[in-house]
Amino acid sequence: MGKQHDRRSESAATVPVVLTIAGSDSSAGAGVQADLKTFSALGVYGLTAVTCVVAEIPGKVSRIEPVSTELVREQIAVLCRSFPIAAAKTGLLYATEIVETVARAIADLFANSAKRFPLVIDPVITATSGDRLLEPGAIELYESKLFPLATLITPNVDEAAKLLGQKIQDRQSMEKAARALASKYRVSILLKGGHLAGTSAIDLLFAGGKITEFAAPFVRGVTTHGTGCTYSAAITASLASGLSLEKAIGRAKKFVTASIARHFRWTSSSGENLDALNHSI
Ligand code: PXL
Repeated sequence: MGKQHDRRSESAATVPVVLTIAGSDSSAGAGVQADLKTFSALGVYGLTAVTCVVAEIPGKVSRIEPVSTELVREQIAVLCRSFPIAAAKTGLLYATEIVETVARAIADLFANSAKRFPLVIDPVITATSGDRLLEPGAIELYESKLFPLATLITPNVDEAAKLLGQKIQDRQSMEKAARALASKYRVSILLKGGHLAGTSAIDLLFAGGKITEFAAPFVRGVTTHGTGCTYSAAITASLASGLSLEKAIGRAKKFVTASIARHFRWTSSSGENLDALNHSI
């Protein structure tokens, strides 16, 4: 009995705790649902602060409503007051006031250096389906308030193109863009090239003046709704487990690629494919 008790308290003390501040996806392929499945698969304990609720199925966003800024702030405050958070990520923040609220909550926390943790920011602007998810004016607040708090920012090429106001069409312009973003925001950048759709999905990390490439075979014919959420959640989990940035990204890239390759597929009532990433390992 005594032994069992010891073992239980040891695992509670050593499992890393991570926080996702993101939206709820009713179809559970993206958002906090994808994040929690990823956290469980990678052996960390996930907490959530929900920023908005999205009614959607893969490929079609139907309606989004924000959670009040007071409730967003309170979720973050109660969690950060009590739990030993080892790393956090932000996903869909949806509204300008929510970006501001989240940035202020984290900045207040980080003012106490003992409370700092790695922060991964996935600057979600549009869904894979092309539906806009972030209010247009919110991007400036990301740049002025949230990016300065980040350990890593993980834009895809479309988001990077919006942030830089320039097109990114190939590997060479990706490299230029990753450098430009890192020098603009003075933070490490993981630029995800999956949407460029060659034979491999190439991502570039620009950190500490050095470019590192992460490549995996491009999986065709799957609706990859939620890959960005899953990828940044897997990086966050891995940083919480003590991996370096490069190792964390390498592990996360493998996890996302595998979750696409072994996706689930159903047929919707209108006869279309309904695909979902498979986060179970
Ligand atoms: O994949 C982007 C994304 C992020 N967060 C939420 C979403 C989506 C896409 O649909 O619903 C909550």
